[in-house]
Amino acid sequence: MYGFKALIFDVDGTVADTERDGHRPAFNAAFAEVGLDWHWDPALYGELLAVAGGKERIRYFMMREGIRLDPGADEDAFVADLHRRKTRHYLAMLSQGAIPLRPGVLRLWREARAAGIRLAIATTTTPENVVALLAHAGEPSLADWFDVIAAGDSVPAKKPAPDIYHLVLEQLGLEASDCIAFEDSDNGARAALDAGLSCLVITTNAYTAGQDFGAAPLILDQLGEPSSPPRLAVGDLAGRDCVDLQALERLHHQVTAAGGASS
Ligand code: XBP
Ligand code: MG
Repeated sequence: MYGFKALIFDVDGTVADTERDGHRPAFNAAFAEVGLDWHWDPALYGELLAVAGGKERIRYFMMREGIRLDPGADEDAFVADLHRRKTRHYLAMLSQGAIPLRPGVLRLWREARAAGIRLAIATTTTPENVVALLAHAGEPSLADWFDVIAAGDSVPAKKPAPDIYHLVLEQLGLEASDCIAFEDSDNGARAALDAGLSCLVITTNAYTAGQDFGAAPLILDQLGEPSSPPRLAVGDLAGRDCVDLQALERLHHQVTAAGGASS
């Protein structure tokens, strides 16, 4: 029996390393498709990741570069069309199995499922991207393992706003204190913490290592496997060699005892 009832996962950068080699080339393919000479190299994309949401990121880039459409042009339609094309390219990459899950993710999901711990997703990316990523992860009907998949435009404000986590908690019918959240970025950490999810695990990646994750009690470079333990930046694994349910039980107990987990 565990003190927590559900695990809530961010997707991009947490469940899979999708940004540099997934979303970014998909954006560039969309730009080329419509004859734009825009190109987002890995370094520039790292800067643009300060803004969550693909459509929002395109607007942010246009603002930064002082790019204006012809007077009378419908910018919403322009951005929406570019983003639809980008999503199509991204889905094509996923269907070729181009983006595997990060180490330890599927193991932890299997452990949770076997223990009756509920699973949920809180992501900024487009819903069909989540379903496609799970569909090509090598585990049949993986998307059915999740009680809630909340994504994209299903909330008015994107991370770092806490809206997507509030929506997940509401749909799970649980308190924040019953849950553990998993994120990779400063925007995501703020969204989870501002939703009261103090029991927060950060798995950093090349784009987010060194960001400010606030009061997140456990920060590592991956969830790890018994054969390849994670590198810890903050917190400990209670003697476990990877992030498993026992390590999470200890973490949740510590956070609850410290009065961190709030309803
Ligand atoms: C990260 C995001 C997403 C992706 C791109 O999402 O900010 O916008 O970068 O996906 P997460 P879309 O919350 O999972 O870390 O183009 O579909 O928005
Ligand atoms: Mg993320």
